[in-house]
Amino acid sequence: RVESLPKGFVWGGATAAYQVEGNTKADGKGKTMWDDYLKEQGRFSPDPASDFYHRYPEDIRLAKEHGLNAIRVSIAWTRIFPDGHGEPVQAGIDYYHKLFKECIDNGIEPYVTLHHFDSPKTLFDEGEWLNRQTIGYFVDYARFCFEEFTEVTNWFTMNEPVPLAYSQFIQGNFPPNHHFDVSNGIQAQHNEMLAHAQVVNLYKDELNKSGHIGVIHNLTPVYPISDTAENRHAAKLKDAFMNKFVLDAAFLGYYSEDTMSSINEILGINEAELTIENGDLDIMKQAAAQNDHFGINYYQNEFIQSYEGESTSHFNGTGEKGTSTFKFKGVGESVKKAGIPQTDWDWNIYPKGLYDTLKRVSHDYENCKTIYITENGMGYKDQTPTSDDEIIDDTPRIDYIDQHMDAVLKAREEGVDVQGYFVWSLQDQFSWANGYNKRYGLFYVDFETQKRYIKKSALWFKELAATMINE
Ligand code: BGP
Repeated sequence: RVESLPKGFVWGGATAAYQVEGNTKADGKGKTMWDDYLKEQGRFSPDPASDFYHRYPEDIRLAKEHGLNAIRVSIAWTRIFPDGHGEPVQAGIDYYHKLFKECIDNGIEPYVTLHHFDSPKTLFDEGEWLNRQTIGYFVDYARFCFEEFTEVTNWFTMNEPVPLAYSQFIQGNFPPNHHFDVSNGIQAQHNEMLAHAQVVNLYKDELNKSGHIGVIHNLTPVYPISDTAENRHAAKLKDAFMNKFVLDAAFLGYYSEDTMSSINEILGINEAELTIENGDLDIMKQAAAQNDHFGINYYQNEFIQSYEGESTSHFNGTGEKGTSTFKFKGVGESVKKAGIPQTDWDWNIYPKGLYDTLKRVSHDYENCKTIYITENGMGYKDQTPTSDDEIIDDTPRIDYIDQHMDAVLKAREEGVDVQGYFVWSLQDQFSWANGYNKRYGLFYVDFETQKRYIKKSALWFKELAATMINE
């Protein structure tokens, strides 16, 4: 059990613009790839979300009062450039200056992501990351942000290239909802990593900035369900697709032979293709040694067994436990392991996976330096408060965070340079493919009234924060 925090530890809560801000039509904001899609789907609306656009002072105050010293936020590209490029919108610029000032004035360090799943609709319609023009526009947007928001010194380029591409093109639960479109699923990963590399090179070499920059990967360690040659091979293939491809891209600047042999095997079986253009790897190599920090989002591991049939899947986006299936042709089938608990959304609770991941990246990638856990947390159906000052009892979430923090601190003691932990999420927010019943926050949000309630996990957070200050 975690008893104290290391001195100077970054202890924060995470958010993403589209999941908290609401006000998606305010002040000249452009549409993202989600607006029309969610409307057509009719399941849930991104407005008002947690109304962070107006209520950020309250959320920052709560963060401060509960011992946090950092926050992860993202800039909505479409608040600055409604179409992804062109003339910047002053209201959007002003909003982020005010937000960053409020953070800094309250001793809450902002860690800012440039792209968190919210591509402009105009660029989405033209192919988004599959269209290389998007990369150019993204670099221009990044340049604008670096030059404008000089109060920010900790940057992340992209949030989770793999889950984005995977949800869009493999699992089919993000727009444009393709299922097992393996060519686009892998091509989008490469193009996003190329975009990341260009932005790192811009920040370090061209603008000579002294702040810190890096990428955020969601890492999902894959274990064979039992120790047979077939299952081990399935795990190796899935690991290449989920982790190794983008880790190589970020920290080697090329794809190792071992990685490519797995990727090519998956492409071959699925009659898919990946195009790496001349010059891509030069850009990526230049960036690989220049990442100042690395953000790891960790939620769960995967157990896999070999599978020879056609691809099929069911995504559990409702919290109906036990409904998800995932079978990937020529790669493997995701299976559950007896004795490993799961959330209502069928996500394994497996803290050892985080420990293994930390040891692995720091061992395998020399260029992977300072690490932050940029997301970790538990989706849970929190009880609805019945009185105004009720403290919401989210003990299972505390257990989850405690066990994962324990894994983080163990890896740290063994020499892995983890400098901080951001819980997903600061307050309850909108979940892309699950809506509003999958809550993660330290603070409960009544989405009707926007009233905030304290959860027990926030008090637990505060208690640990105090151990660091008194050390
Ligand atoms: C990560 C994303 C977040 C967040 C989180 C929880 O992949 O970076 O934006 O949503 O996962 O996922 P979900 O909301 O699907 O439960």
